[in-house]
Amino acid sequence: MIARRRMYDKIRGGKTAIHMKELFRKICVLGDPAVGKTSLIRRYVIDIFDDKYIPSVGMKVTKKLIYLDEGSLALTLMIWDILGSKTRRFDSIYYKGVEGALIVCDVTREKTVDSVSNWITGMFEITGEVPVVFLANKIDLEKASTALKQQMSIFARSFKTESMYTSAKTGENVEDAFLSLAKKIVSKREVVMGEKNEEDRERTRVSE
Ligand code: G3D
Ligand code: MG
Repeated sequence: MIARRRMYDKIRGGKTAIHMKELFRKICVLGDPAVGKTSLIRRYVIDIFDDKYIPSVGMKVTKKLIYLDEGSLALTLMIWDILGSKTRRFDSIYYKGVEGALIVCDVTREKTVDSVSNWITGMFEITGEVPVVFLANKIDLEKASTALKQQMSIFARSFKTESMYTSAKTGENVEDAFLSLAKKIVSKREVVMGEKNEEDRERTRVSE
């Protein structure tokens, strides 16, 4: 299975066939209002080729295509953002099908760090345990305090993941944060081999 996902060349009649796996994954960005969720997404998604506003529930979905496994895996991240304040009523719509999340707090506002566990608990109730990465955003404004650093490493240890310090303003660590989450989602999928997602497709490109 893993080998099948790797890029390989077949020499057949002078043509090279490259098998490329395509995956689509829904992720979300969580955190208190004004921590920088929308700004992080905007910073990351340079090429917005499709974005869709769902006015009735105040959500925006943005796509980002990335290549992993030395180019053999084309992963489209469907990044869900909540516009305005989230209410519990939207939880099931928003979280349904989510396979990973960035959990964001703001280095300048301690209160936003305290809410991190609530965001995770609320999401896991619907999604089950999915990969997460913790972000302390707005690092351009203020150095992370020792207390914040300790808290971030506790989060990371508890969920066997990473915590990162980002700035949507300067772009610091933004790409790495999304990439790190993407890799965790993909490697989790390899662990549960045999579980076939309907949206997964395999395509063959043939080049001379
Ligand atoms: P949200 O989507 O989590 O609610 P937004 O947050 O992305 O709307 O950002 C809230 C405010 O924080 C915005 O300022 C935005 O410009 C600012 N912001 C977001 N990320 C950063 C960052 O990394 N550094 C700095 N300095 N500011 C950031 P306004 O003034 O528009 O409300
Ligand atoms: Mg927002």
